[in-house]
Amino acid sequence: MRKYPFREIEKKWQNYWEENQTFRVDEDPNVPKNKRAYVLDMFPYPSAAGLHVGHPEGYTATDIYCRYLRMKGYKVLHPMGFDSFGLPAETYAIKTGTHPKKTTEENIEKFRQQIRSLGFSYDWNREVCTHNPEYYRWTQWIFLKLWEKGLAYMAEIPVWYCPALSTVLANEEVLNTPEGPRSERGMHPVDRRPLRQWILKITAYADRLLEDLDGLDWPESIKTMQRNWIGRSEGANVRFPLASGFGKSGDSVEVFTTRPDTLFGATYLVVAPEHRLVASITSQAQKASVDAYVAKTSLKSDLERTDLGKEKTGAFTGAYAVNPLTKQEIPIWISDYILASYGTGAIMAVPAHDNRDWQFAKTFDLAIVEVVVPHIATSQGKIPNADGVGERFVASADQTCTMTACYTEDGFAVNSGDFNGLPTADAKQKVGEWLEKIGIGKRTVNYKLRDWIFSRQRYWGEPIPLIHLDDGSIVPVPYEQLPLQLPEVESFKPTGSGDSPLAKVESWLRVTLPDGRSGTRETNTMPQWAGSCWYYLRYLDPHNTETFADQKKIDYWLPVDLYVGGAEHAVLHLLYARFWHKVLYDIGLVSCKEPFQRLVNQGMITSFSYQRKDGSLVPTDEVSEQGTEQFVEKATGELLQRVVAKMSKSLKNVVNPDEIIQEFGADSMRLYEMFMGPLTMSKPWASQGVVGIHRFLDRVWRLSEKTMDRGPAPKELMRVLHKSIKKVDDDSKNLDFNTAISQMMILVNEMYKHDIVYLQIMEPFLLILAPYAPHIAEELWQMIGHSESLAFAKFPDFDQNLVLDDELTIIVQVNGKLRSEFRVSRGTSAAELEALALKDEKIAVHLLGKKLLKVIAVVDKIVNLVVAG
Ligand code: ANZ
Repeated sequence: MRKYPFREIEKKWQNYWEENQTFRVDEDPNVPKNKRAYVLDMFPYPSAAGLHVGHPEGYTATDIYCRYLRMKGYKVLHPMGFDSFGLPAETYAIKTGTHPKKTTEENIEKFRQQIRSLGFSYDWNREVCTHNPEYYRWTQWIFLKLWEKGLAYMAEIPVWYCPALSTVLANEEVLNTPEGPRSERGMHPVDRRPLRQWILKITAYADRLLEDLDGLDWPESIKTMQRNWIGRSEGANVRFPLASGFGKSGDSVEVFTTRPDTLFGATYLVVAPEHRLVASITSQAQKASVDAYVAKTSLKSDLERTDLGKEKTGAFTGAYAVNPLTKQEIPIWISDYILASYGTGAIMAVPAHDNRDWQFAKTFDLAIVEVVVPHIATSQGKIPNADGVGERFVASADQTCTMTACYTEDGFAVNSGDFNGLPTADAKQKVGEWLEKIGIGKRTVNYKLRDWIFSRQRYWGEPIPLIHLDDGSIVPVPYEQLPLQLPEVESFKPTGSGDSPLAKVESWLRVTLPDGRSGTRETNTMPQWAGSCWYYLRYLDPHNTETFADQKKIDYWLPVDLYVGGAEHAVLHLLYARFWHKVLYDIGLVSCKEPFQRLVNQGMITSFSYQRKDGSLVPTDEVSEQGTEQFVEKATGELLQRVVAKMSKSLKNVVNPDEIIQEFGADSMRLYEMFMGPLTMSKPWASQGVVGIHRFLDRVWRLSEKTMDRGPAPKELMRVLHKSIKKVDDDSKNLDFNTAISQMMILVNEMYKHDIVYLQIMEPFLLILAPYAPHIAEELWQMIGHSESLAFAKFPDFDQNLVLDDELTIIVQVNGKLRSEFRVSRGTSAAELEALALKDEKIAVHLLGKKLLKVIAVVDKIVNLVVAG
């Protein structure tokens, strides 16, 4: 008996598909729109480490789906490429002098080989690499379109700068340490300093990015994350005049609030440390502490500043403003929990009803006035009763606050003069109207979404194709001169002044236009996100030299029918790509509003790790298994608990896909990753599981050694087959791959109950197995006499009669209550069901001494008895 020769057959079929260009796809006009599918994977960044087990998870899922769709008669576009500009290659270049292009292309080749070795059915003719000049020519082209539309502008923006390394750092290169922010490389102190940046006006699309989410078939969690990221808030801007004697006369502090209804409870103002008024209103006595506070906050990121759990800090400016409703003078503070870049950079603090303000007021002993209550008075008449329900609750007349916790929910206004008793929504509306009427406020909408900082002071990215003329104006590099190629440089280190290494390439830098004007090229490059904003469009027409993609091809395929990738791209990539797509839509270059109609996030593949009693984790190679599920630390003998943890190098629990493929084969790897659990769930890798799957495929292989019979298969086996066809069909369509695999295991077990293999079973079985384990399926398909690949064979139909069970359960109800049930053959007549029900002993009890009024029997379902008395 020959062992399952997976290495041989996998190589053979991979070569076959490649040589025959089996998965090359074109735009056949005869295929109707509803029979075309564009299935997209998030393309990988080709890191030096190669594929990790998370990549094949999503890629296997889409591959099964594509292979299934082809067998269901669809024309399927399934491309792959590489997101190949990026920081690691550049960091490596700075360290070793190796050109990032060289490293990147070596890594890409490694990735390609690894991906091929999994037998994925990509159309490799469509591969794109974002660092390829023929690709980034069009990234630059789209940038110029954005620039022409006024959606790209320059501004000074604070960025992380490391004096010791003389370079600007990306956010991910900065670590938060107890000593303050440090460079990841070398742990040097870093500071924030303003540098000239290119910025894309994504905020101009905020409303559309929000609205169009509704029509997308995406996980609700991702839509919510995008909504929160865009963060649309309706509220009002309100001006608080400075109290007399502070600042210039007539000056005021403008705040943004989503709760104008709480204005009576605003007991102090807080402005961001960077607020323009801070310098002019701070009193002499407070100056030293305010200056020190401002200096300290400049080092913090917005995320740290707004961390809810963080202790509140701040400083009093010494100045006061007037609450326009209560007319009371209230103090003005500065604090880092107010962000300069949101709203107006200043707030009215309502400690009774905002958690952050509550914490702040408690820390600095500031007044708290309750202006919203959950229920309203019914008896004493002081506060009108809005809804007629609720218990007595009135804030004390002298406004001494008795609250023990902040109340942030909606309710009814109290201590709010004319607005008393109004439910929150009405109070918001009325106070808003009143503010507008007397001219001290205006209803406004704010967004959390910020414009997108779109430049990096780096080498390994797309050069921004603009020229700064000596007269101060900016002109684009003419379209016909694109791509503006990255020049060769001697060193990849950024310049000491924070400019990109391109600033040192004199010959490239200076340009003279045909009309004699001269200038300097923009030296910033685009961020890594740029290339991935539109790669799904280039796949449609990757070799086009006239345009980024032919309109007809765009119309043929778009939108993407299924996009699969990790949830870590919930906001940035998916929002940026949607933004670019909408801009292209506005220019008339794409005809659908959204690029990715359906999105699925694969769950994370985790691993097991081993935990000591104190909670610390022990690297896997320092653990031995004694007996089943008993784990001890080798060095100490301590009994350890097995826990699920992220894969990490230090825990030595990283699974290498190459090793798995080498030992068990690509089909085993594919099947195992899908069998681990539902696609969207996070699940731990268990090497035992791969062994089990491999054994299953070995059993499939050995079916070929049995005698083949061309005669009719026994009915029971046919039943299992047809049930399996139906289940695998449904499950493949719904991406429920794990349960499809279970069903195929059941079928194989049934097949083993017979000494011979029936071709009538084997053929359709191989077809339903093919999307999952394509190599073994192709090989066996050939062995049973087919000369063509099964990649486009028709997915088998199931026979409805064979899918249904012969026997089923009939339930019996008496006056609507379930009282009994019994098994009958399918199709038993209503009269027979009625007779059976009446004979049933459990039912007889309920009929005793009663009058039977009516019997309703429904074939294959139920008998209903209605009795009286
Ligand atoms: C008074 C108030 C009373 C507020 C209350 C809330 C509850 P979202 O929903 O996130 O837009 N705020 C305004 N500008 C801010 C800034 N630059 N930095 C930090 N906080 C700021 O939140 C808007 C609310 O956050 C605003 O409404 C303001 O506090 C605060 F019972 O004003 B509110």
